[in-house]
Amino acid sequence: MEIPSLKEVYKDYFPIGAAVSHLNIYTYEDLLKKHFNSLTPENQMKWEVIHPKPYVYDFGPADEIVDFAMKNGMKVRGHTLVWHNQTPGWVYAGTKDEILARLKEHIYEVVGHYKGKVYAWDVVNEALSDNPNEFLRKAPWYDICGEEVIEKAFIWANEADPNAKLFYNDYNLEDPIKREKAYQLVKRLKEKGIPIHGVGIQGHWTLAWPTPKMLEDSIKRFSELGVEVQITEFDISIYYDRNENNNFKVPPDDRIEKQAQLYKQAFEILRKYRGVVTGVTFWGVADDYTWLYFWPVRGREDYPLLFDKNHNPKKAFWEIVRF
Ligand code: 9MR
Repeated sequence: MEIPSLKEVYKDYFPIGAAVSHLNIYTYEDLLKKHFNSLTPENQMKWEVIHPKPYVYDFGPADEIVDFAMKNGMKVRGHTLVWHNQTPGWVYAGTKDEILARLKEHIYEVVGHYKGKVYAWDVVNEALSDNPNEFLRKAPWYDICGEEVIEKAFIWANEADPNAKLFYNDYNLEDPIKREKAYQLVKRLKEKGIPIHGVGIQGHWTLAWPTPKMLEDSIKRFSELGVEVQITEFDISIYYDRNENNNFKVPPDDRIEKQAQLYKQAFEILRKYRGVVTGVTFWGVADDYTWLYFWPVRGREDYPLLFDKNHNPKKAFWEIVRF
């Protein structure tokens, strides 16, 4: 059977993206060229990689990804400028003003380097707390600088590349409480005239959570703010619980089927909100490599993507290309 190109099937809806490393642009070259028209560096633009020491920038690995994308007519999403993970300790040394000055330099350097090539940035990643009684997460950025660091990051990213689309990105934004927090955060930013253009719903799902209906409710809610929505890190684990005590060496048929149905329902919603939904990126390409091999259970197999370990389309692939 002829395998359709995913990006072609979705060309009137939104770009189809994948998170990649500078190594797997080669191991996945054929799949990427056929099915994807957007790339996100999975780790290569994070602070500890791109700016490991004061005033020392290493653009090498991220440049490889961006060059590959440019050569193949793909978009690039930049990920990410402000995050509590993968940021070296020296970044938080000194006073609030010193920290903010350091962040400004970082944003000008990194966003400036990719000006005109990276079309959208995850400016701030995962700032919201998972604790219902707490707004921003407990982390040095927010403990020291408060919400100001978020405002400034968007302002500086906009100054460094006025044409880039700027996103607030977070996980579990399908959850009603966290959804409302993100809504309030973005609403405040918009009211203050801060340049923010979209909300990134990461989309790390299990078979049990969230429901497609929750995704739809979040897309609707964020669209009330007049911002775009993208799914920035989509994958659906074949476990029902993150800590499920199984390790499937072969994925059970019923789980692959359940996963396919979830992808199908999610994409029905994403197509319905075309125009508001301006991009869908998977957090990987095929099941032979996924961050879920390392988290939360190190060494546990998982099968969260559209292509199997042999790079063949799975049931989920067929469910989202036939509509
Ligand atoms: O997939 C990334 C993995 O390779 C890294 O080890 C990890 C480090 O924290 O980050 C992973 O990507 C995360 C992304 O940057 C932000 N959202 C959650 C992703 C999965 O943890």
